[in-house]
Amino acid sequence: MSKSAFAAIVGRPSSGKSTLLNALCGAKVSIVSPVPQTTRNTVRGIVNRPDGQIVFLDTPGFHISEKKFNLKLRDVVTRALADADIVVYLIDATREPGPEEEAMAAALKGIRRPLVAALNKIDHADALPERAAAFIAAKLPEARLISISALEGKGLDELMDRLIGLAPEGPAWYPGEYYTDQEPVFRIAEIIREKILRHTRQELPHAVFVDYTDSRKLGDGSLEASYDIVVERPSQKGILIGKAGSMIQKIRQESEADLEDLFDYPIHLRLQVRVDPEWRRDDKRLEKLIY
Ligand SMILES: Nc1nc2c(ncn2[C@@H]2O[C@H](COP(=O)(O)OP(=O)(O)OP(=O)(O)O)[C@@H](O)[C@H]2O)c(=O)[nH]1
Ligand SMILES: [Mg+2]
Repeated sequence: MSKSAFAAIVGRPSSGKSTLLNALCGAKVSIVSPVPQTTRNTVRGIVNRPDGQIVFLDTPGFHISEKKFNLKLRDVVTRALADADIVVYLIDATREPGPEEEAMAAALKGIRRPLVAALNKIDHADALPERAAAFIAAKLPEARLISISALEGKGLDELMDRLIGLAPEGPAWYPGEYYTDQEPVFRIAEIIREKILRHTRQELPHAVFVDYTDSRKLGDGSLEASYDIVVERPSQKGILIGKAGSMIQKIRQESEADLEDLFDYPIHLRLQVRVDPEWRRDDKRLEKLIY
């Protein structure tokens, strides 16, 4: 009999959730950056093995803030937890557990699902897995502990073995060749956002969203896709465009190069920068963007 389960990956911002998802799936499924709150939606990645299938739910970082935008992100985490059969709680072993980690642990208290606490970044010189393990022992003694490095792929086979072991018996949710179920339009927007997060400074990451406008198939089988990059202030628009358009060009070229690996057909991007000072406070926008 085969096994299958939905496993939510949760943890504070930048703990390495999306890096873990990608390492498990063997492909870029979810975007990664050093900037906290890179992930804004639940992103599904599927791992198929002869003995079962695990559907991972990568989630936004669990962050304490009462701002509308952050509350929406926290709702996404709550929903993923409700959907999950198993919870993988990822802890950044290089950081001291502070109020944010305590809030995450408190949210998982009494979750009534098998809980695996994965201590991540053990490859890093600053990692203190014992400190993280002591935190878990104090806050969530029922959790099973494992040490991993998502970046270097350490401990991931063991993590998979544990998850398959905890999964209920049941048929696969997705065909065996699937590793994600994301719509191309969303996936392309995320790749563009990843390049923006990588190349722009401080104020930009949280002020940006990438909005699909349209696309058309060209005669040679390629796709031309247009996106608006929306920012909150004219100064941010300037940063994004760069000197003589150098920044936006770099973002486009790097995105197209990534898309070449992800899609069977070439994708040409048309990027435009637009200013909308209110988007992060606009309910309708947030509804469309974070779900
Ligand atoms: N050294 C080391 N760095 C890691 C590891 N896993 C992730 N990182 C780094 O941590 C940073 C954040 O990684 P992400 O995967 O985007 O983290 P996340 O938890 O998805 O972040 P949010 O989506 O913002 O909540 C990136 O710079 C990663 O390269 C690891 O195992 N070791
Ligand atoms: Mg992420």
